[in-house]
Amino acid sequence: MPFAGVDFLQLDELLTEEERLVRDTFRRFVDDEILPVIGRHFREGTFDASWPRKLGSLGALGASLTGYGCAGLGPVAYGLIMQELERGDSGVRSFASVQGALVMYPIHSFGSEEQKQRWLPKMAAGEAIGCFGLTEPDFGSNPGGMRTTARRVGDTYVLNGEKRWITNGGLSDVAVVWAKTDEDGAGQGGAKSVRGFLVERGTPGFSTRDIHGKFSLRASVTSELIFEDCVVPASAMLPGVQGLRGPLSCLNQARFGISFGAIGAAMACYDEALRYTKDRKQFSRPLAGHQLVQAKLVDMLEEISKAQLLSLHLGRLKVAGTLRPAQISMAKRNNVRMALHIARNARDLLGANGITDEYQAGRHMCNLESVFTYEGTDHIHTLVIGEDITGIPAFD
Ligand code: TGC
Ligand code: FAD
Repeated sequence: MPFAGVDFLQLDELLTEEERLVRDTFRRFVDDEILPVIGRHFREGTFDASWPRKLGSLGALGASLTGYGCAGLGPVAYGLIMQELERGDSGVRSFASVQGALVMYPIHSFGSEEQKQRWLPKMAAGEAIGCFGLTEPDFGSNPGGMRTTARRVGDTYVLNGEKRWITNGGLSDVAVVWAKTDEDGAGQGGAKSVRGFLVERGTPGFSTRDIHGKFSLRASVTSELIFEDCVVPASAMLPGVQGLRGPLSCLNQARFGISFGAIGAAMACYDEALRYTKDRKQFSRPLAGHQLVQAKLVDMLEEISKAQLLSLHLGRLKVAGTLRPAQISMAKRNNVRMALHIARNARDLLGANGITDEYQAGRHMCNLESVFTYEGTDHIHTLVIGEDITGIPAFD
């Protein structure tokens, strides 16, 4: 049955015709192309190789960027794409988030014209895949401590280090890698010396290793990136940004999209729980006729509705150019918490059936554990907002 949406507050009226059209296009795509196969991919731990080009042909990749084959959509339309993709699976949304917000965005914003021409059209079409290497085995929440280095030698940089938990890593044609440089005036080895590099698959000294045994995001590829005296030309550096501001600016884009994406996962769980509880009877009436069950369904709907308003408002602030990172932190923190809570409650309402992959809630619940952790953990976003309102940083 096609998904009808969750719109208790008639928020559709606040969307433009283009935003609704884009949303409905991806709604159909998820119903037709993702939901029929996602259970198998999740069970088998595989990413469907046809997804990148399909997403590219619909304009989902780098959707809010302009030129170079990108769709040039507004932030709300972009967010609604993320919402629908994550209604299918967080892994599919992750693929698109990383490709668009974490790889195409920095190339678009900080890259040379040559880098843009080389990568953006192919990435927009899904013909080339990218990944974003910030996290390291010993530095997750605190990327400023990273150990990966890029040493300048003549007209080259020599990269050494390791990145871990990298979405799309094993699939990628190009990795955006953040490393500390040793050049004079560049902060010499501190967080201010961080620069971004485009490292192409096949570069000697660069290898990837996929991470297996995940409970979560099983339909997404997560990898290690290893650099052992990996030599790249100086022209592989992103010239337009220096310091942690580079990767953190990309995260602003991706976290904004995740705030919408989490709503999609929550909507899928709520919709499934509503249908199931109306259908199944216990104690001579449908589950949905019991007061405690109704209370849970109402809580879900209320939280989804508030999250929809929050993300929509952020989208409008983004258009106005006044959106601040701490506001994005609030939306990522609230909406992912909300979605995880709803997934757990939906799983409960499905009873024993909820622990099988015949239903969606358990898969979303497991996926959302990763979403809670990546792109800044719940704690980190709490502390970003805490610093914003008190003026006192809780970090070093
Ligand atoms: P701090 O000293 O505060 O700042 C360092 C420099 O960065 C600037 N800055 C920002 N710029 C843009 N946007 C932001 N949100 C920014 N926050 C800070 C800041 O102005 C400063 O610039 P400058 O020019 O003065 O040097 O940085 P800190 O080291 O204290 O760290 C702050 C903290 C903890 C919030 C930050 O490190 C953080 O966000 N940590 C979490 C790490 C994280 O989110 N990693 C995500 C990895 S990617 C991923 O998970 C992909 S998942 C796949 C998918 O998306 O689906
Ligand atoms: P840690 O930083 O070790 O945190 C562990 C716990 O300690 C958390 O609860 C955290 O909130 C808490 N903690 C840490 N510091 C503080 C503090 N100051 N105050 C209070 N509590 C604190 N990274 C990339 O660069 N690119 C990717 O594409 C990518 N994809 C990912 C895909 C998946 C499936 C997953 C799971 C992760 C991915 N990541 C990626 C990594 C992700 O961004 C990190 O896992 C995340 O930033 C947290 O880092 P960590 O796992 O090292 O946890």
